[in-house]
Amino acid sequence: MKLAYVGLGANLGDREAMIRRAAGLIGAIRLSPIVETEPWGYADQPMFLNAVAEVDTPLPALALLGHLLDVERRLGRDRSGPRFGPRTIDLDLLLYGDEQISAPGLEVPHPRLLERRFVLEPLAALVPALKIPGNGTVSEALAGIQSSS
Ligand code: PH2
Ligand code: MG
Ligand code: MG
Repeated sequence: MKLAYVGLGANLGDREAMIRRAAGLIGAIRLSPIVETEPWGYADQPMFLNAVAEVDTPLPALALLGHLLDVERRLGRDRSGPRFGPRTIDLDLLLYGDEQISAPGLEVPHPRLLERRFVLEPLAALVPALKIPGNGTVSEALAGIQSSS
């Protein structure tokens, strides 16, 4: 079994219901507080709700990613919009145990993890002292962006 951390985001429809349903469908054992956040990367869209889920999974990383994409589809995710644009639900694999993975379609730790307060803040609520492979702890990463964004 591996402990993995999944970022959840939603800014269309009933955002909180989507996040809670997704957390259930991915078998989250803990869910961070849900926070409302300014859109990042593509400004002209509604505010997001974001959270991070802890998952204890028997699946290899690529199979877990496949499962996350499947849950997104089951919750009506439409991928035809712009990059970083609005979405009913987004499930991003942030961390998978202490592994560093670079495979087609999957990079772990998530390549934009260190830039995103909307991910680091809820992640820090669950595991502040967790080491990010190749970097410092989650708290240190959050302190690193505290001033810049
Ligand atoms: N997701 C994005 C792009 N921008 N902004 C916020 N606040 N929250 C998100 O989850 C988010 C975003 C692409 O995945
Ligand atoms: Mg995302
Ligand atoms: Mg995504």
